[in-house]
Amino acid sequence: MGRDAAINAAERLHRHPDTAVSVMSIDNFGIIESTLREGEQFSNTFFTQPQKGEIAQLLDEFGVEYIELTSPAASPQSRADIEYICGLGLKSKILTHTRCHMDDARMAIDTGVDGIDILFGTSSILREFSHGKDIPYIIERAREVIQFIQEAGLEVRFSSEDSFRSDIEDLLMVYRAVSGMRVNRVGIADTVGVADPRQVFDLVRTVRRVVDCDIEFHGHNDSGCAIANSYCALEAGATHVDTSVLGIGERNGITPLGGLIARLYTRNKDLVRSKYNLPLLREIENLVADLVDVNVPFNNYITGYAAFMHKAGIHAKAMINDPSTYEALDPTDFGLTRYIHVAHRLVGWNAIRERASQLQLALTDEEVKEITARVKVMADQRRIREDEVDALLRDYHSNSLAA
Ligand code: HCA
Ligand code: CU
Repeated sequence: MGRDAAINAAERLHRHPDTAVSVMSIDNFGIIESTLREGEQFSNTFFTQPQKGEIAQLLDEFGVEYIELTSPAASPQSRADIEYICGLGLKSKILTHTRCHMDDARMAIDTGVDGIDILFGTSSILREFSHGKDIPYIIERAREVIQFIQEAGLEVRFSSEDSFRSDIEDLLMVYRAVSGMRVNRVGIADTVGVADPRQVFDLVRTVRRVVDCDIEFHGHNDSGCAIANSYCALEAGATHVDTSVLGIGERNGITPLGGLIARLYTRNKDLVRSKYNLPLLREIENLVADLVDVNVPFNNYITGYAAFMHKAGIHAKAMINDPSTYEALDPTDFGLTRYIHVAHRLVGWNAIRERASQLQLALTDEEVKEITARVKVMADQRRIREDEVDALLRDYHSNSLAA
């Protein structure tokens, strides 16, 4: 039985909302990677065609299920870039993102994409027409475009912009109608980043009950909830999440690919390891950071400079005995290494002893404790460097040999 069929069966059996939700598994998710669409809306972004190709190729190797590209209606170059990326023969399915408009759909079909993500600005239209008076108009326009895309044999997704500030009854009416037209997915978008995880959970769960198709969530990060919201969307029955590398997008962006991966890994690491080529994450982020002229933040999920850096003496001691004590993620799964920071006043002698053994310097525990005390004296005066601690260890070692 397919996932949707299972959900429907469960709903029929139980009818109780929470029972139906509890039978869902969030492990059946896919990533719709939108660095080459939403990411183009980031202030610094200008990708050339070869650069887009390089990003798409890495994302494909990483294993994202879909790559979403800017609309061909945006500019002639955007259109040429879609054709180019479609010609690369990637495993990821290629989507383009357009308005719910026949002209755009016609142009998109000719580019060679696997599917089209169409977007309708439901909230503004509904407000303008007030209380769903023109819902039939929206539905009819959607029907024309959806049928046209389906006749061309492509996947189609219908999304409503600013879903969380749309009237819920109107929204459900539109989703129910397009689900009846057998779209592949409906999209729920937190366009301005106002939603919180509980609101996302509730809306997705409500939509889950009225549609038979997949559900995609697109979350902006204006109030810092993009990853949590995406995760809650999956918990509530969404099947796809939109991401971009480092979260780049309009304003401060959307759910970052690495952050979503970190969240999903902590839930089911075997699944995440089997689905994605995790050691590629750092390369993808470095490439995009470089192209859009930003640094990878020091506190970035997984790849940030400090992500696997352990400092306080108690942490360091535990880490040396068993890294899982203070690590939710295993850096080696991402091709990264953990690091025990020893050049500071919080250091403990276990960490210094570990450093000595990495340097292959045989020192007694008494000597290590003396060195630790000296490090603390130095580090109380000023910020010291790791190589100063190494020098101290080496000095002690050669003096003790000489003695
Ligand atoms: C935008 C559009 C969009 C579309 C999301 C979607 C949004 O405002 O630029 O297609 O689901 O955030 O609403 O990115
Ligand atoms: Cu967006």
